[in-house]
Amino acid sequence: MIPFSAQTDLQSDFQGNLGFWTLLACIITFFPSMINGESAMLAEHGYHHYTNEWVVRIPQDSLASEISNKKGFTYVNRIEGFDDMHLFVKESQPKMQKVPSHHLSAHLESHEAVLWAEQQVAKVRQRRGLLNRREGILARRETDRSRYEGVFNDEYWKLQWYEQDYRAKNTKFPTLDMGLVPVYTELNITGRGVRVCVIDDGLEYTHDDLKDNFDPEISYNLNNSTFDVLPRYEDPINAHGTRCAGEIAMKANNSKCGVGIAFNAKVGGIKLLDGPTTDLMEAKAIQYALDKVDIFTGSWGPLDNGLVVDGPGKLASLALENGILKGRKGRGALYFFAGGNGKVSDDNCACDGYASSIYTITVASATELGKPTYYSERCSAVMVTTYSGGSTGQIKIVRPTHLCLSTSYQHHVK
Ligand SMILES: [Ca+2]
Ligand SMILES: [Ca+2]
Ligand SMILES: [Ca+2]
Repeated sequence: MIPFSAQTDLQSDFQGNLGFWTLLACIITFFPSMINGESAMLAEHGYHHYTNEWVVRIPQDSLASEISNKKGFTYVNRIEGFDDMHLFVKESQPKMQKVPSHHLSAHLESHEAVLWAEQQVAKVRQRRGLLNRREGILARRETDRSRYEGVFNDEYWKLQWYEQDYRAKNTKFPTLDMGLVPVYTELNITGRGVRVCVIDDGLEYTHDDLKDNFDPEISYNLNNSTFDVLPRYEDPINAHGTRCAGEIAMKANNSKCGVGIAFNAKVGGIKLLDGPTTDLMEAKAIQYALDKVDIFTGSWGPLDNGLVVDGPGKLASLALENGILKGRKGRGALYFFAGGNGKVSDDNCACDGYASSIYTITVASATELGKPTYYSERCSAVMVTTYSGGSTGQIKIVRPTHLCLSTSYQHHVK
């Protein structure tokens, strides 16, 4: 499904740590995928197209603008967060085209002061949403109760089994919650003072259960270059970022919806996935407001179809390195990435460079029985496992827009 022209580029982008044989196996499985219709469908939406923007690495800052003019490009700016990266535009080229302009990259690289030049390509990034093919249930039994039921008054708190295991009386199930209530009530650790940035498809900051914890200073819309990160619900898939933000920071004790895991944390959103991304956009997301954000989280990555080897490009890889070196006043920002939901397609998170990066904490998922979910991918990069929706007849987890549909979401979806 990756066109030949993009394939070399994506492989050379890939900065993950793969074993040779895994890499070879994944490359081999590339080829059957290219004969299906997915490639054509993605191309139709602008994915895999080449832009007229080049990222150019020039250590001698003062030469950048001059080189750009000399080579027939327009100089845009030095890329924020990097000392030696510059953005050039080739005005005479279409903004999107199907074939790469290798000759222009070579033309730039022929200058002795240029370390490398890379044309930006529109990439496919898939959200790690709950799969619909096996629908879970909301509660085991209405009569099941936990001893922590009265801790919060939120309408769906009593369904949050992964925080307070109300199923314990049902001997079929092990007690498997995250043990968080004593952390809240006895240690008073609730996320207060922590700023979490959700890199996704937007954040519905007007949502009743999120508006008080929304942090505009760590929010930006890279799809439209504005500060408004409201999701575009004309496409309902764009509820994903809000769901992720809700799991983290739904407000507690407001009688509404559920309770976030870190319900006093502040949460911001980087809108990145409402369309194709580029390496430059991903790099901007990964180190946005790096002096303010403690934790970045990304529940997305390359397609989970078991046919793709892909990961952060040159600039995004450097951004991750910047983040872990410079974030949190030198202690390093924390990056969490989902391990991926492609187990049903024999996908492996070793082929996902965001998950397999040494700079990210990679998360897999387990069912209410403490077993791996049928979709959660396995690889040596997985460092953490937490609960998620399981299979048919197993319990889901609580998120806004799942149970707590906002008016704006309903307006578009119903
Ligand atoms: Ca609430
Ligand atoms: Ca995957
Ligand atoms: Ca990792």
